[in-house]
Amino acid sequence: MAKELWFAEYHDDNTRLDMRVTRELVAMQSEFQAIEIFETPTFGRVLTLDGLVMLTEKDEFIYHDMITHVPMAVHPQVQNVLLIGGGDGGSLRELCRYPEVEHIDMVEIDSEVINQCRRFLPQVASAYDDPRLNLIIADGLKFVRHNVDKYDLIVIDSTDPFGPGESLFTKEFYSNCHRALRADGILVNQHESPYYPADAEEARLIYQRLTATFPLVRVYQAHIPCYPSGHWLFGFASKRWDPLRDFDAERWNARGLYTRYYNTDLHTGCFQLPTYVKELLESKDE
Ligand code: AG3
Repeated sequence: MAKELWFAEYHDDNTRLDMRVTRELVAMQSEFQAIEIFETPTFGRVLTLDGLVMLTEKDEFIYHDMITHVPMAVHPQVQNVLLIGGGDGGSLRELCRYPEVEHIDMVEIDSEVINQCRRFLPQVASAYDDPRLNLIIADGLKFVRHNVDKYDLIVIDSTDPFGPGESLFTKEFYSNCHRALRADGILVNQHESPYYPADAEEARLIYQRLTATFPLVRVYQAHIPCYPSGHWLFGFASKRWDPLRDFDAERWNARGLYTRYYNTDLHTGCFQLPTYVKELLESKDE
């Protein structure tokens, strides 16, 4: 009998998620990180970077819906977008569904992530030929330094706060994003998980840094089965638009966009956080 192959991601030192691997499609080391794509019976194809699950075919719609449609349903007219990271193409795919979006600068540090996802995850990396896309292979931290008053929306679709994505969680980066946004611009980011202590501490720090930079910050949540604890947070930071007060459900529903996770009831619900998460986010440094 052939040997069984399993992939494991440790969610803390004593807890891990194991997936049976039926086929290894990519296993390479890029200039920045280890990239793997493999097939599993339950989650379909899975992309990992440095051994951490970035997406699976089965549940990527949840993450990509939530990181794009929530801000798009709040801002009345998004024309110019900056997407940082997201080399798999999932966030780009969702943003490209909006006809009012005129231009997307996408800044991804690792061109190999794009190459491998275009080849092995074509349903995710499906919008790379959109004529509105300006793809820039560069470090997001450096790129935002040079842009002022330019974007309506910045989407930060990064890895966890270590390795190549680390600088995308710093105060310097957030304040440069603030400067790169127009007067009514919105920033959204992946905000880690509130559950296991190491992730929760990162989530707390992200919130602290965002609130130090933006006048309005709200955190929202989704259930993403393949990520540690399955409970994931997103940050919404804005100069003007409030994600609940300025959200127009009718306007969004009139677009007739089908989304398998996001809907306008969920939009209101996802900002209602459990008590322990509120306490975590509001707790200060000792
Ligand atoms: N961005 C990474 C989310 C963090 C996952 N963390 C983990 N598995 N430890 C996802 C990129 C999808 N476009």
